[in-house]
Amino acid sequence: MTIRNVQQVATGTPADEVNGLTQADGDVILKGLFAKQVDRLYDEIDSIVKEWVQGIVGNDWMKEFAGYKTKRVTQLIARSKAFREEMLDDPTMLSYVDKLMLDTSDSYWMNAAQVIQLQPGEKAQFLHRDLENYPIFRAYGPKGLEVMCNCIIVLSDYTEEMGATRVIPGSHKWEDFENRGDPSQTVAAVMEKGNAMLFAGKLLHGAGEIEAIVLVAR
Ligand SMILES: O=C(O)CCC(=O)C(=O)O
Ligand SMILES: [Fe+2]
Repeated sequence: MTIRNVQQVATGTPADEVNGLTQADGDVILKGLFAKQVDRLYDEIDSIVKEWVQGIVGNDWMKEFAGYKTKRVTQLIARSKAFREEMLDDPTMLSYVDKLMLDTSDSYWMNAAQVIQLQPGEKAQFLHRDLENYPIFRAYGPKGLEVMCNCIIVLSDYTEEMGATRVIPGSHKWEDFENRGDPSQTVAAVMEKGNAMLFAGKLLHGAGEIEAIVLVAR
C-alpha cells in the first residue's frame, strides 16, 4: 500500500471538487477556512481549557478512547460566540458537508462540538473510525451509507511533533472495517492555524502522540 498525504484545497474551491477528494481519499484539508475566527475562539475558551480536568468519566473503552490526560471541553456552542455565530453554520463548510451527506440522507445534525487539547505524556489515540460510535455501522463496511463526518479545525499550527491527528487516507474504502490498520500506515494531518480537515466517518484516524511541547505564538 502506498501511503498518501491528505490533499489540500484553497479557500473557495467549489463543493464538487472538494467532494471528489473526500470521496476518493476520505479526507481533505480546507486551507484557511476559519482563519478569521480561530484566534477569537481561542480567546473565548482558553481560560476554560486551562481549568478543565483531564480525561473523561465513562466506561473503560470510553476513557481509553478519549485519553486519560487529554482535555475535551464540551458544549462549544454555549461557550464560544465565534463558533456559534460564525463557524457552526459557515456556508462554505456546509456546502461541502451537504455534498457528502445529502446523497443518502434528507438532513443531518451536529452531534458534538468540543475543543480537544492533548497534554504532555498522553499516548497516541488508538486508530478508529468515528462511525464506530454507532457500532452497528461497522458491519456494513465501505458500502454502508454515509452516516457521519467530522471536521477538525486547528486553533494553532498543527505539527507532527505536537500530536497532529494521524489518518490513513483511503481507509474508508477498506473491505473489512474490523481492520483498523496500524500506525506505520498513517500520515500526520499537518495544517496551518485556521485550516480545517473534513473527513468521513469511515476514515481511520486517531490523535497523535506528543513528541514536543510547542509554544503557541499568536
Ligand atoms: O484529537 C484528535 O486528533 C482526534 C480525536 C478523535 O479522533 C476523536 O475524538 O474521535
Ligand atoms: Fe475520531
